[in-house]
Formats: sequence, C-alpha cells, structure tokens
Amino acid sequence: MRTQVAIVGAGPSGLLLGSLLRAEGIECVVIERQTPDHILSRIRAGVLEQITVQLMERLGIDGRMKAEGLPHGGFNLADGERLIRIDIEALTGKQVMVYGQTEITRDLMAAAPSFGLEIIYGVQDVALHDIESDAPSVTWSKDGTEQRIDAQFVVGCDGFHGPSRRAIPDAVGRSLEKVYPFGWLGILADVPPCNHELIYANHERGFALASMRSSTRSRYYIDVPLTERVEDWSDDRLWDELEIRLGPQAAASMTRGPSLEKSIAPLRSFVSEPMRHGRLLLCGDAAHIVPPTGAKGLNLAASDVHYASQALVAHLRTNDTDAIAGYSDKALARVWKAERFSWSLTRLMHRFPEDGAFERRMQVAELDYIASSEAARQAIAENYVGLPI
Ligand code: FAS
Ligand code: PHB
Repeated sequence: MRTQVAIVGAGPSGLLLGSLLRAEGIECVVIERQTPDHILSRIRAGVLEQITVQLMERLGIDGRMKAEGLPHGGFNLADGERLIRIDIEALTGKQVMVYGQTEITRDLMAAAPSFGLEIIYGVQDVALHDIESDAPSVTWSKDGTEQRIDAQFVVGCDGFHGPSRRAIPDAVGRSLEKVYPFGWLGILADVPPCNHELIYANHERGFALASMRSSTRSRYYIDVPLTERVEDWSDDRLWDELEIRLGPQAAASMTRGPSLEKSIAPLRSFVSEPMRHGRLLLCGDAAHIVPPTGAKGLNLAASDVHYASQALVAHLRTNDTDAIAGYSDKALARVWKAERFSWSLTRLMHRFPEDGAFERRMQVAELDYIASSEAARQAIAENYVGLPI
C-alpha cells in the first residue's frame, strides 16, 4: 500500500486530521487499534473552544453540533458558599460549545466515507519505520496478516500510550511531566444538569465539577485519591458526595439517576518535545496531556491538527518545506500556554495532600482577587475560550 500521509490513531486528532487532508485532496489512511464502538464508549471531553467548532464548520459537519450542542457564555468557580461567575462572553466576546467528544468523534466517523477517508480498524503491532528518511512506512498485523503502508509523512495521533512518540530517538526527544496525587471520578447520567452553566468547586472535602452533555444528560466529577477504585463508589455514595461538595444551592436542584458510565481518570501534565522529527509529526495526546480542569485536552488536539494539516498541504502541494519545519515550535507555543492554564486552575481548585494552611490561604486570596478584579476574570476567560490560533 502507498499513500501521502499515514495517520496512526482514529480518535479526534486522527479523524479531524484525516478529514481535513481529504478535503484538500491529500491521500491519507488512518490505522486504528480499537473498534469504532470501543472508541465511542470512551467518555472524555465536554467543552469545545472555537477552533474545534471552526474545524467542524470547515468540514461542513457542524450540523448536529449546532442543533444539539449548548453554547455557553460563562462558567462558575465555587468556594464554599461563594459562586464566582466568569462571564466569558462579556469578557472575550466569545462562547464555548458544550458538545461531548463522543459526539464529535461520531460525526467524524459518519462523514469519513463522504471524504473518502480510509480507516483501518482492529489493527495490532503497529510500528513506524524510517521516519528520518523521506520514505517512512508503517507496518501492522490484522487477522494474522502483516501489512505495510509507504508514505511521505506519518502523523502520530495515537494518544498517550501509542507507539508514535516512542519512535522519536531518545537523543532527540525530551519530555516534562507532573503526575497529580489524585484522579477524577466521573459519572454520566440521563438527568437534567443542576445548573445551566458549569460549576467547578473547591470544597474542604475536595474538588467537584458539575457539567453536562445536553439539557437531559449530565456529567459530574469529584477528585479522589489514586488508591480509590471505581467499584468502591456506588452511585448513591457519589451523588451524596457531589451534593456536599457542590453546596446546598446546587444540591437543591440536583437530580439523581443511574450511572450510564462511571470511571476514574488519572491526572497528569505532560509534554513531549519536539512534536516533529524527520517525516513524523505528533498531534494531540500523543504529544501532550493536560489535567481536564481547563477543558483543554481535546481543544489542543484540534489546534495541533489545524497547524499540521496546513503544513502538510503546503509541503505536499507546493513543496513548501518551511511550514513543516515550523510545525513543532508553532504547536508547542500554544500547548505550553494551555499546560500553564490547566495546571494553574488545577492548583487553584483542588486540595493537595501536601498543602498546609498557607497554601489554602493562597487559594482563598486568589479566589478573592478573581471575585474582585475584572482583569483577573478576563485572564481566566481568555484562556478558557482558547487563546488565539
Ligand atoms: P485519543 O487518546 O483520544 O485517541 C488516540 C487513538 O489512538 C485511540 O483511538 C487509540 O485506540 C489509538 N491508538 C492507541 N495506540 C494505538 C496503536 N498502537 N495502534 C493504533 N491505534 C492506536 N479532555 C478534555 O478537554 N476534557 C475532559 O474532560 C477530558 N477527560 C478525559 C478523560 C480520560 C480518561 C482521558 C484519557 C482523556 C480525557 N481528556 C479530556 C483528554 C481527551 O479528550 C484527549 O485530549 C483527546 O482524547 C485527545 O484526542 P487524541 O489525540 O485523538 O487521542
Ligand atoms: C466534561 O463535561 O466532561 C468536562 C467539562 C469541563 C472540564 C472537564 C470535563 O474542564
């Protein structure tokens, strides 16, 4: 087999990139380990920045998102009884779109045939070869047969545990990581949200987030120690904890219901540099991870894909090598700003085991400052809606 761009991974990064390249007439093939149903069963991001909305618009597959998504003009930080609203629309003139990653992925999967995007699911033993040459290739096995595809470029969209990042030699690649001492226990339930906007809460018992997927489907989280197991958390125990941490006002309007999904996700900040080596580019979680507090993970994948698709089209159409050469620095400039915002909001809204009275006082002082300063709220707002591309 031969193509122009071989893409490893059919999550949002791989599907967005493949669709954008096909829309520009670039030949590409996506190689994916899991089945479509497995990918759709993973409950992840819920808030879209404008860049993610714009890519769906550019592809002409924004119809369902516009019909079912919820544009939000603000979100809330709760600290005990206090609720601080960040009016992102008044402070930035922009909104975010509440529309689950699962639905983005579903829309991209449904549109793939119309783009002529070939996706090969259920592959094993994916390996990347000759990425430092101008003739890289990817091999894999499927149904007992070895397969190989030759390409001009390979893009690793295979998430944190995929093989692509590891194809960059140790002498070239370097990574920075911070592992947080807690995870997020999330629940998805077909109940109306307790509030029309998101609430991030810093309670003495820990963090909580009230989010949603629609006016009839809610998504909630609490932070739990890494020793916790999801089987130790009955629905009732989790609903009880959410009511306490989100406070009496939210609790009064909270509706309980059986969990459709319940899982614990570990939190880490991670960046692998560079995001390109030779003819291999990395996009999304293959290159970086953020704690979900800032709702940045999926949206960083979208900006990486935006830059990567522009660079690949420039090179493959007009042999413009500068765009490819500049991809990593351009993507990383935005990645690091999102890493900072996600880390700082995680620091502000969680109780860290090693924190003492001084650290808690710093959190209270920062929340007091945000409550009293439009400039402070504007800084949060412009990061939350997404910094310029
Ligand atoms: P993904 O990990 O989504 O996709 C990678 C794809 O590559 C997968 O389909 C995988 O099967 C495939 N793959 C892996 N290894 C392979 C191999 N060897 N061969 C072939 N294919 C392979 N972000 C937010 O903004 N908000 C959230 O609330 C949020 N919650 C999250 C919860 C969890 C548990 C996780 C893990 C992430 C969460 N994220 C959240 C971040 C998440 O949304 C990612 O940013 C997003 O999935 C990134 O998309 P991709 O880069 O496509 O990576
Ligand atoms: C979600 O709805 O899953 C969600 C929303 C905002 C976040 C994290 C997760 O910051």
